[in-house]
Amino acid sequence: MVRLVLVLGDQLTPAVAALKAADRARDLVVMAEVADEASYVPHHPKKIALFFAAMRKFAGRLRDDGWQVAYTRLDDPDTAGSIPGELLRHAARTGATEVIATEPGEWRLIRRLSDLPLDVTLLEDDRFVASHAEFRNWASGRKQLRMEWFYREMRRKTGLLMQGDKPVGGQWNFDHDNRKPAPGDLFRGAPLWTPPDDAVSEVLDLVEARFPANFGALRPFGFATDAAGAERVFAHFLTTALPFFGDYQDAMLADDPFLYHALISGYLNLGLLDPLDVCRRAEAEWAAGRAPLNAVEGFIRQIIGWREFVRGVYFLEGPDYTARNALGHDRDLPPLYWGAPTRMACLSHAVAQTRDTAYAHHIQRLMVTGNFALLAGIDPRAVHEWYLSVYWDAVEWVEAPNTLGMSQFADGGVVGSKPYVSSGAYIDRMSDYCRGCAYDVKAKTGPGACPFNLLYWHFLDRHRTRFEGNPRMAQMYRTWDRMDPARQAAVLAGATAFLDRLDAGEAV
Ligand code: FAD
Ligand code: DLZ
Ligand code: SF4
Repeated sequence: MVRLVLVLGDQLTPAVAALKAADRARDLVVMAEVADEASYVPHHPKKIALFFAAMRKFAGRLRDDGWQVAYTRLDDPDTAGSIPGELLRHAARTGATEVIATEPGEWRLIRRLSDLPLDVTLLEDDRFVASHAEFRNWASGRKQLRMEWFYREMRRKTGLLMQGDKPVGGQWNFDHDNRKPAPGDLFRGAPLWTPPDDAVSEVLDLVEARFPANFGALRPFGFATDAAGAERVFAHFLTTALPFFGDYQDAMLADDPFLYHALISGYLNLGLLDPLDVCRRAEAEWAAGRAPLNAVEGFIRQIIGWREFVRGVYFLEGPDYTARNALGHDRDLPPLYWGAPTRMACLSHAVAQTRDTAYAHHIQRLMVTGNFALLAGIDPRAVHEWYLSVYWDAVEWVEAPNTLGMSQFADGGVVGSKPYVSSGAYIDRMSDYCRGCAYDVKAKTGPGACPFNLLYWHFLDRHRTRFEGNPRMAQMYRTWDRMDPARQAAVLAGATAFLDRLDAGEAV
C-alpha cells in the first residue's frame, strides 16, 4: 500500500532521511505550504517567501526524479491548513496508514506528528555530523557542556584541519587572530544576490497578499531558492570573502551589513547546502593557499562546532527549553524591536537592517539586540519569538539555544559559562555606530550617557548573588566595587530612569 513521505520546508534535499527510506515506485511525497507553519510566529515576509519558493522548486525536482508528489499551495481551497491536517487528508484520500517522516527541527512539530492517529515513523535527521546518541554520550557525566571540547571531537571525527590526531597549525582555535574592528574604508565586494525568476515572483505576490502586516520588507528579494543558486552564493563567498572571514568576524559597519560573512545559514538549514561539504571546500581553499588558516578554522568551527553544539543542546534539553527563564526577566519586548524609533544608533541600525534584509550577523544578534534585551531584563520568551520571526535562517533547533542560551542566559548556563553582556565600549570598539548616536558612549552617567553603560552595571548589580562567584565575572565585580559609591548610585539611578522611560513607551 502507498505510504506518505513527509518533506518539510527545511528538509529540501534528496539526501533527507525520509526520502532515503522511501520507495519512489510506490510512495507519495507530501509537501505543504500551510497557514499553521506560516503564522505560528509572525515570520519576516522574506523568510516565508524563501521557504515557499524553495519548497515549490524542490517539489519540481522530485517530480523530475520520478517521485509522486502531493504539493499543497497556501491558497489551495482543499488545504487542511496544518501539517498533521494535510497528512490526515492525504491518508483519507489514498487509504494510506503509514507515514515516513524525518524528525522536525522543532519540538512543537515533533509532538504534533507523534500524536497523529497514523503509523508514523520519525527517522533521525542525519544531515548533521553528530547524531543525538553521539551528543548524549559526549555530554553524559560532564558537569558543564563547552562548545570548544565538543568541537575538538568533531574535528577528530571529520578529520577536518587535522594532521593525524593533531590540529593543523598546532592549535585548535585561532580566535586570538580574529575579531579585529573593521576600518571605515574596508571594502568588500557585495554578496551575490539572486534576482527572482517567475516562480519566485509568483510566491512574492502570494506572500504580499497574505502577510501584509508582518514586520519586514519583502522586496527586494535576493535569496537563492534552489541548490544550484545556493551553490553559486557559496562559491562567491569562497573566492571573495573567506580569506578575510576571521579577521572581521565580529566587526560591524553601518553601511555594510554583510562584511565578510557567508550568508549561507538559511541554505544550510533548509537543506540547499550540505554542512560537511562546505567545510571541506573551505579546507581546500586553505590547502591551496588561497585562504589563511585563521579564517578557515574560524569558519569551520562555526559549522561543525557551534552549529552542531547548539543542535545537540536543543535535543538534549528537551521541549521545555523554550520556557526557561533562569534570571526571572519579565519586561515586555519594546516596540523598537519592531521598528519603532529609537535614539540608540546601534539598535536602530541592527533593527532596520533586519527589517530590510531578514539578516543580521552573529555579533549584531548577540552584542546589540541580544545584549540590550538581556541588560534591560526583557522576557526571554518574547526575545526568542522575535528572533524566530525575523531572521531568514530561524528554525527553533538552532535559534532557541542561541537566543535563550547563548544570548539571554535563560537556560542558566547550559550553552554559555557566563552571560554575554557588555557596556557601550565593546560596541564602540567593534563598530562605527556610536559616532552617529544621540548618546555619548564615553559618558558613564548623566542624561546623555550611553544606555549600555548604565544598564551593564544595573544588570551586574541586580544579579550579584548569581554571578559574583563566577570566576569569569570576578573582574567585572571588582571594577564595580572599586567605583565611588556616589557614582554607583548615579549609574543605578540613571539605569532605573532609562528603564522607566522604556516601560512608559518613550522613544529611548
Ligand atoms: P557566518 O558568520 O558566515 O558563519 C558561517 C556559518 O556558521 C553560518 O551560516 C551558520 O550555519 C554557522 N554558525 C555561525 N554561528 C553559529 C551559531 N552560533 N549557531 C549555529 N550556527 C552558527 N543561526 C541560524 O542558523 N538560525 C538562527 O535562527 C539563529 N539565531 C540566532 C540568534 C541569536 C540570538 C544569535 C546570537 C545567533 C543566532 N544564530 C542563528 C547564529 C548566527 O548568528 C547565524 O548562524 C549567522 O549569523 C548566519 O549568518 P552567515 O551565514 O553569514 O554566518
Ligand atoms: C518556516 C516554515 C514556513 C514559513 N512555512 C512552512 C510550510 O508552509 N510548510 C512546511 O513544511 N514548513 C514550513 N516552515 C518550516 C517549519 O515551520 C518548521 O520550522 C520546520 O519544518 C521544523 O523542522
Ligand atoms: Fe549604541 Fe551606546 Fe554606541 Fe549609541 S553610544 S550606538 S547606544 S553603544
